[in-house]
Amino acid sequence: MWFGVVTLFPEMLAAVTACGVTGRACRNGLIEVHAYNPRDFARDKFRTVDDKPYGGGPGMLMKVQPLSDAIATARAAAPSGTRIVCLSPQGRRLDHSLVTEFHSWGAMILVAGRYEGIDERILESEVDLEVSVGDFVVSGGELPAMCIIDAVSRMVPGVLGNIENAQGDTFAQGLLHYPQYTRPESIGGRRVPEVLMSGDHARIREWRLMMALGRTWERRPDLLGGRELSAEERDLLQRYQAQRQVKL
Ligand code: 9D3
Repeated sequence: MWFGVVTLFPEMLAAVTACGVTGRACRNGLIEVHAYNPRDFARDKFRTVDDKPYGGGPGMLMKVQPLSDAIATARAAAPSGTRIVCLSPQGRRLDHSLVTEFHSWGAMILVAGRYEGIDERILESEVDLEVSVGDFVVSGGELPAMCIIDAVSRMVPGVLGNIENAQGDTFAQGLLHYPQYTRPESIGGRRVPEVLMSGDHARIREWRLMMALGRTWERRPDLLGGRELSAEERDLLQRYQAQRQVKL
């Protein structure tokens, strides 16, 4: 998977290129992350990368010429036909299905804005899709771009080990995770649920599925809305709900 990132802060990309699962994927050549910095394309002696908005108002926009030269350079380095995604609070909300689509592209250019944003004509002529990571404000598009790189990279065969397989991931299955416990057996008198100490793998599997269904029902009922439940799952969720009523 090939990623080009247009950013004024290429150093931020070290968080994905040097660390953890994505760092290993870079070193193994399973993913490539290339930065294109508009500042490298600025032509004045101050290397200006911001400009004033027509119509006035507070804040600055990305200066057009350095930005479009950086995008053109990324496009020239990318496989032909590579799509361009701009990170923006005005964009389509990122979810697992969009991550799957980006993975199917094989290559993408991510444009991370700073300041108050980007000239609308650049978005119209250069950008295929605007994407947001949620209804909260961050200081620029880099962290959202890195979320996409991380999430898409996890779908690339060989990036994950056997243990943390992409298919086993919560949102791939459409349920929240069951509660997890490690040593010690007791923390301040609160013990690990008995079933997990029993060694009965059928009961453990059932308990975990029940807890995953129950938590999803309590915390993210929207996720159950778009999901068919099997007879076993309906039964387990009803048991969870019945137990819950006893406790409340
Ligand atoms: C005057 C209002 N501006 C500042 C509060 C609007 C604004 C401009 C630029 C708000 C955020 C940003 C920078 N954010 C992004 O580039 C961004 C983002 C985000 O802030 N939240 C969620 N997803 C994304 S994707 C890119």
